[in-house]
Amino acid sequence: KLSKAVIDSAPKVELHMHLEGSLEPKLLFALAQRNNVDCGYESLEALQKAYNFSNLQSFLDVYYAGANVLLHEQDFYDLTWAYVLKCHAQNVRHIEPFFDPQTHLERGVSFETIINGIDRALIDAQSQFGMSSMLIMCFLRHLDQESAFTTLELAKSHLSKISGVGLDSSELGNPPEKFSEVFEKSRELGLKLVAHAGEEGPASYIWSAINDLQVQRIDHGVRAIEDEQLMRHLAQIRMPLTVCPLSNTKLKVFEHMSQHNIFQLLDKGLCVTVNSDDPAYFGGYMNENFHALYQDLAMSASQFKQLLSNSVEASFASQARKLQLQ
Ligand code: ES4
Ligand code: ZN
Repeated sequence: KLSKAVIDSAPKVELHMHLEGSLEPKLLFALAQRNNVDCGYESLEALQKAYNFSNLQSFLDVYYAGANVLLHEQDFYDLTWAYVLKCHAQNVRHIEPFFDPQTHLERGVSFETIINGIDRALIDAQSQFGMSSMLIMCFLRHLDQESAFTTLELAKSHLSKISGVGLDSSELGNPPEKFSEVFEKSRELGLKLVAHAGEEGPASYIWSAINDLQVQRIDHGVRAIEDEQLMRHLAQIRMPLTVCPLSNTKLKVFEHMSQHNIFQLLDKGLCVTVNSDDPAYFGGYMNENFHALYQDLAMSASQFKQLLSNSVEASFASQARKLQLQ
């Protein structure tokens, strides 16, 4: 029988988490002080009061402001290491975190500074905890494809540290097809492909991510529910959806957790997974997301087991590693 204790102790995999979104207020303030950057907030309380979002854009404004305190390699290490410690405490054994290089390049931070800090923390995670990882570099979709190409060019000398590329930021008005060429180039470089689609955007954006970008996973994808044919297709090809329950309620994709459609999607045979998205901003990490499903949607033991096994199936880990994770 399922309980919070069973949820907490189960081995887990996380496939949709933005490192910049794991910046906890306490570390944000410490880095602001260390780097002499004005973080724009008087106190921890003032900061947390700003975490009152009405949609994706109102969140992104706060999220990009918070990232301003990240300047040096050690900052990116500390950010990533804090997330690794959380994962270790919650028995998360394999992670595929996102980072947004353009957010930092714009402020004069070099690609090397960003990637070396993150990579060193992921290496330490492997050696200290046996935690495996695959790092995913996201392109910001509110910027143009030219900027994405420049970013990909910078990444070329670090491909041993990067497993894949993704697409995030403001979805509405920035459909996947805007990035067809840079995804094609990424695929030629041997990178895995994922994209946010169907979070705030319509089901047609999910079709576009599949057909125009040839992604191997859809991030969010909850609006697939509006297109029966799409749902049948996603189920048939076992296209994974990396669903983020607490994110979706914080950003008002669903008014309340009791209205979330995750188990409808699972019942339709889709490869649905559970993830935290931006855990410092949305009220929790992996365990808290599962707790919410247990409390508000009466998640059963068999549903929980299916969600965990879907995450292993959907991961980019090697076949040998997947066997260890199952
Ligand atoms: C994001 Cl929830 C979400 N959606 C799109 N882009 C993002 N970047 C960070 N969190
Ligand atoms: Zn996301």
